[in-house]
Amino acid sequence: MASATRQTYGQRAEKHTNAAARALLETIERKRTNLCVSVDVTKKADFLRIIDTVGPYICLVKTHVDVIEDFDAGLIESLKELSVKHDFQIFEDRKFADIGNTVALQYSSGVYKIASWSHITNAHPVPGPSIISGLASVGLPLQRGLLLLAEMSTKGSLAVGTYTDEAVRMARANREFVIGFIAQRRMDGLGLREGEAMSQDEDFLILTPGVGLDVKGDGMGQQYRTPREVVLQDGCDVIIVGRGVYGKDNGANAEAVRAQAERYRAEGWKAYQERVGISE
Ligand code: S5P
Repeated sequence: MASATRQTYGQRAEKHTNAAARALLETIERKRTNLCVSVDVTKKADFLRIIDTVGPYICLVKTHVDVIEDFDAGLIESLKELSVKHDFQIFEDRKFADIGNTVALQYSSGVYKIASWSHITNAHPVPGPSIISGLASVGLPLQRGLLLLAEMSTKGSLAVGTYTDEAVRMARANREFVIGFIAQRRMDGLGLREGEAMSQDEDFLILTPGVGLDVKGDGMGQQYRTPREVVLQDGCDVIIVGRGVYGKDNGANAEAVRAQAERYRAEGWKAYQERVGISE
């Protein structure tokens, strides 16, 4: 069987056993976009306007719901309506990092009740496997999926080497809930001990932030690479773009936001087509 990097998103969707991963892969194939837009703005109106504008061009919207100053339950209802209107999945970038009992509460309860609306969320592997079982106790019954942060895009990140290897190992032991990684490259073959082989049906999704076409960094440690470097060269599956799409003014100019979303969609898709060797 060809490695995941040579298969189409549609072929991978057919074989995936996790519902959230399957839904994401199917959305990517159906809409011909591997673009996830990260909407990191602090006002509800800006948040919803940007999502309505980029909706046709994305497979996934990534949120940091805790930065929204005028958050209310109606925001989640509007987000869910937009996800149906434009056919995209939702990823709350919560970066859980605590003991199992605490993350289960943070995921299910509090003001945001993340598990009730976010198809995908993510966690730092730093506490060890109990973070996965804690989150899975809430997320699996709801058919959610989890990404582990195996690497980060920032300068000087500590998520390298053995840490990354062990993150992959933890994911491999929990494949019914862990659907992939936040990482900068494909993780295939990492985390194997001597004599162990990668299972033929292993297919972790790689979602990659730190993507930008116009600048190389943001002066606060972020590092940007192009969709081509990320998808074609390093085998990642979804490009995550924030400020590169909505700009410096919270997406005030809807036409500029739309044009950037279309530009990143086209770049990401071209790199994927080249990777799998198709021209349609
Ligand atoms: O390693 C990482 C992991 C994440 S999830 N680097 C990141 O930048 N992110 C997130 O991606 C970050 O929290 C932000 O929401 C987004 C990148 O935004 P941009 O404006 O720099 O594209």
